[in-house]
This record gives sequence, structure tokens and C-alpha cells, in this order.
Amino acid sequence: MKARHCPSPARSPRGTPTRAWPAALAPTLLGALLACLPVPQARAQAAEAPAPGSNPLFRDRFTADPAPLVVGERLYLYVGHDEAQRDEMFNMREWLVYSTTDMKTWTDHGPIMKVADFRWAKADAWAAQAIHKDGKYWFYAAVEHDGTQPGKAIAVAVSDSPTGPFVDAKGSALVTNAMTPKGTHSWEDIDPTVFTDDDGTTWIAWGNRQCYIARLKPNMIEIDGPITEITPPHFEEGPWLHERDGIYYLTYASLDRSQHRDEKVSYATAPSIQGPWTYRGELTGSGKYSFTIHPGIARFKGQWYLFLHNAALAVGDQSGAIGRRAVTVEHLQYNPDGTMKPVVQTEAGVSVPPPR
Ligand code: FUB
Repeated sequence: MKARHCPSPARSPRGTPTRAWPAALAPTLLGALLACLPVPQARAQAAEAPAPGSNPLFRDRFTADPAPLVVGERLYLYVGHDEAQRDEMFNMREWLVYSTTDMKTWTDHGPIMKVADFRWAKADAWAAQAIHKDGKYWFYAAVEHDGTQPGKAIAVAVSDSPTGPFVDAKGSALVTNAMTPKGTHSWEDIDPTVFTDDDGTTWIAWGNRQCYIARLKPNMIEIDGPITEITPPHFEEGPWLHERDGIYYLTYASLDRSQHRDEKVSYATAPSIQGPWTYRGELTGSGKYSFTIHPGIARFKGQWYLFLHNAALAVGDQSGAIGRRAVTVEHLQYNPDGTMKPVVQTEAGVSVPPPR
């Protein structure tokens, strides 16, 4: 049988569309690809092709702990790379970044950093967030410190570009377990969220079971002043700070251990970054098949989005699990009083307009 020329999307670590073709190319390129398949298989694949903007966002590997950053016309999404094998709980060695201009087509920029790039850290590329300040990109991440400062710690890295390369900005941890002595366990200093207020001060909040907040010095690599505990009800981990119309939001993974097995997302609001924080209840249910869920919030091109993860993706013969998660996105909407409308994690994601 004569071979036909079948186009295959080139794979390179940087600049590669990962899951959704640009709209203008989709019909022709997909058509050409399907023409190479036996007819019944082509029909089956056409029926299964996910709509651009549907969940999960990335289907060729497991991703978790989404953290969006808007830079001009592009939204960057920083994620942890889940590589747990079999019954391993977590195996996370690096962070990845993707970007989009339309929330439908994503570009894979590859790994931006490995945990080994922090020479004082020994494992666990856990939740992270990047921000842009004074012309540089600052990346804050949870890692496991080496034996000199046992427990989880927060690292800070810097780059001239949102896609890296990022390098350790301090050469030591920004936050260590010893800096929060009232904490109850060795993994409380995780999941940094960073937020720059109108006066130019950047704040960092973080925690597991205890939630802390502190100012950063203008150099972005030192804590400025006291570390204050602000733990809201049912706080578990994954805090995310943002502001809208003068209301400050502390959104987080919550766990009411008396009621639920898996985390949900809850939030509190305040009139200022310094509080007082008022608990506003649950924002979402649990992520499908996932103990954890991790909020990341951004306003992009006039719309608000809530990034989460679940464990509903299978890649090859590997099913979703606590350490094999998949990042999702949903529309986020507000009530006139500034409270956020409950969000349901869906397969349609942002392939459909926001609910009315
Ligand atoms: O991904 C590892 C840890 O699980 C994160 O730091 C937490 O937020 C939870 O998602």
C-alpha cells in the first residue's frame, strides 16, 4: 500500500502548542491527520477531540498547583509536574510553564526550574507562584529543605523572562520551619502566594493548617517585619491573594475534617491586605478523585478565571491519583456585593461562555 504523507505536530520543549490547535488551522490540519486513519478510527477520534478550552488543560502529562500570571496580552500558567509512580504519594521534581493569549490554545514552554536548582533543598517541587515587579519575574516555591533546616521551606528565584531561566535569588531559604515556631508540623511552610498592593508593597502568604502573612522587603528576597498568623476557618493549604474593587480575597484549599474527606476551596475577604478577614464560605466542591485542590485566580482580558486541579486524567496506562493530577480552569464571577459565585469544576471549562 502506498504511504500517504501524514502531518505530525512537531514537539519541542519550548513554543509548542500542546492540546488545542489555533482555531484557523484546526479544520484543515485535523482533517489532514484524520485522513491518514482508517475511517472508523477517524470518526471515533473526531468525536473525542476535546473542545478548545475544555478540561483538563494539558493531557500529555500530569500537572498540579496552577498559578496564573498575566503579562500584557498573555497569561502564563506555572504548574508543578506530577510524576508519582504506582502508589507513590508525590514525586515532584520540577515546575513547568504554559501560556495562552485566548484561554483556548496553550503553548508549552517546558520546565522553568528544577528543585535541584536550589542547592540547599533536597526534594519536592511543590506549589509556587510567580509575579512581575521592577522589570523582573520573581518565583516563590515550596520545597523540602536539606537536613540543616529540617522541614518544608519557601524558596525564591528570579528571571528576566516569565519563561525563565529562573535562578535561586537568595542562595538560602526565604522562609524556614524555624521561622514559624508556633506551627504544629514540619510541612506547614508551603504554598506561597505573593501580591503587590497599590502602595507597591509586596506581601507573601503561605501555610498548611496555619496560614501566615508577611511583608517582603523591596529586594523581594527577605521578609520585612513580623510574620502574622491569619488562619481562616478550615484552612488546609494553597492560599491565593487577590484584590478586586477594593476588596481583598484570601482563597484557599479548605478541609472540614469532621465532614469531608477531600479538600474544597473556601475564601475570606477583607477591606485591606492587613485584614480583618471575614470568612465567606465554600467557593467550590472537591476536585474529582483528588484529595487536594489548589486555587489560582487571575483577571485576563476583562474576564476572571479560577484555576484548579483534579485527578480525573489518565495518561497512557497511568490513572489519576493523589500524585497524578490535572490542571483545570473555570470562569469566575462575582455578585454585586463582591462575594464570589460558587464554581463547579466541569469538563467544558472555558470552552463554553460563563454561566448566566
Ligand atoms: O502539590 C504538592 C502539594 O499538594 C501542594 O503544595 C499543595 O497545595 C497540594 O496541592
